[in-house]
Amino acid sequence: MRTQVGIVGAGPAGLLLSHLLHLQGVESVIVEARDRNYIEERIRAGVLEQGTVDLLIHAGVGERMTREGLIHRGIAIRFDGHSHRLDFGDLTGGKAITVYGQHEVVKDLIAARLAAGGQIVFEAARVSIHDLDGNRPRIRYEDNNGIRCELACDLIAGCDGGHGICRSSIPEGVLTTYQRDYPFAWLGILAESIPLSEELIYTHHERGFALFSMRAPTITRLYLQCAPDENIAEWPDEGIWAELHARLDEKQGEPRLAEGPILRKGVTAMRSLVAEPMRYGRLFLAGDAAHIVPATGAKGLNLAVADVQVLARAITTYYSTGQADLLDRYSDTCLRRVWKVQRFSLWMTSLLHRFATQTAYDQRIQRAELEYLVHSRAAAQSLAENYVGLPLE
Ligand code: RFL
Ligand code: PHB
Repeated sequence: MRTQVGIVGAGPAGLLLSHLLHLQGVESVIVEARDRNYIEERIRAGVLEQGTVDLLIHAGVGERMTREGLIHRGIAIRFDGHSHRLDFGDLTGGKAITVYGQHEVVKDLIAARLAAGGQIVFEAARVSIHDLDGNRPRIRYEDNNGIRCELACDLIAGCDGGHGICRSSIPEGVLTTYQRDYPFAWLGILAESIPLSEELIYTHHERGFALFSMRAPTITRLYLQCAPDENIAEWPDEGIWAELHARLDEKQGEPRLAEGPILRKGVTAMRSLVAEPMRYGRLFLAGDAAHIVPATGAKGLNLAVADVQVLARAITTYYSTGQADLLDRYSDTCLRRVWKVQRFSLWMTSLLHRFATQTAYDQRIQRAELEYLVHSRAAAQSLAENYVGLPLE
């Protein structure tokens, strides 16, 4: 089999790239390790930047998002039991974010790809990539009948996430990897309960960070800072709700977090990582395959979308004009934005979590930073500008 662009991974990056290429007449095949149901039900990100929303609408895959997504014009930062609202409309000149689950974006993109005759190979096993520095790179895999297949491509897009094979297939010595680990993770739940507030609440508490978020008018998404090796089996539902109440530190007379059946539970690692450059020969890395951010800034999905927007433009220009200069600049173009988003995600993480190594001095500084943020328009504006999304370039 052969195709113009071979894409490894049917996450938001791979699917959106395939869709954008199709709109410009470039064909691609996606090779995905999991089955369709698994990737359509995988609960992950929920916050879409304005630029992500605009792109999905422009690309013709925003119809359900426009109907079902929740537009949020602010967030709350909570500490000492008091919430401080940051009004994005006021601070950014009218921008907003949209709360719409990543798995819903994935469903919309899969439906659009299949409706247009796009090819997605689900449940591909033993996926490997070859001849990356030659003219005809290849993707090899076993299909779900165990038959060995080979896909010859002009270019390969490595969109296989933080644990895929594309980044690690690049020969040693080519990439420089910058990374930072955090001494905590997030315990996340999805629950059937009426949201406590119409907007997200990021909470700093001496027991640790907590985040109140949502997916729909009756579905809440909640997170607790926990140990990196936290054993979810040791957390009965009542324990999770009790810890959430404690960290939200609800005052008498204020609305209380409504409890309800817990639909999903999981522990998410927190990590920062950038691999440079985002290219080797005819392999282009995009999304989590190239960089990872801790979830505090709600940026991972949006950063994947931004990469793909740059890559789709570079690939379609290459096919329509024969010019490779945008492809040659792909990594540099993306990395400028990637590092700004790394900075923001690290800053949000450091601002809001408790660190076991924090001295009393560090705690006072963290507290001063929180107060500065909610009392200085300049500081609030800086958070808001990053949260709704920096310009593409
Ligand atoms: P994905 O979504 O991980 O997709 C990669 C795909 O590649 C497949 N794959 C392979 N396929 C073939 N061969 C192999 N060897 C393969 N290995 C893997 C996988 O099955 C998968 O289908 O990467 P992509 O497309 O780059 O998208 C990145 C985002 O998924 C990620 O950054 C976000 O989910 C991060 N994130 C958040 N981002 C936001 O922008 N806003 C948020 O609010 C937000 N919250 C979150 C998050 C991530 C979380 N987790 C679980 C990591 C909350 C959580 C809990
Ligand atoms: C989510 O709703 O899953 C979510 C929201 C904001 C974040 C991270 C995750 O910063």
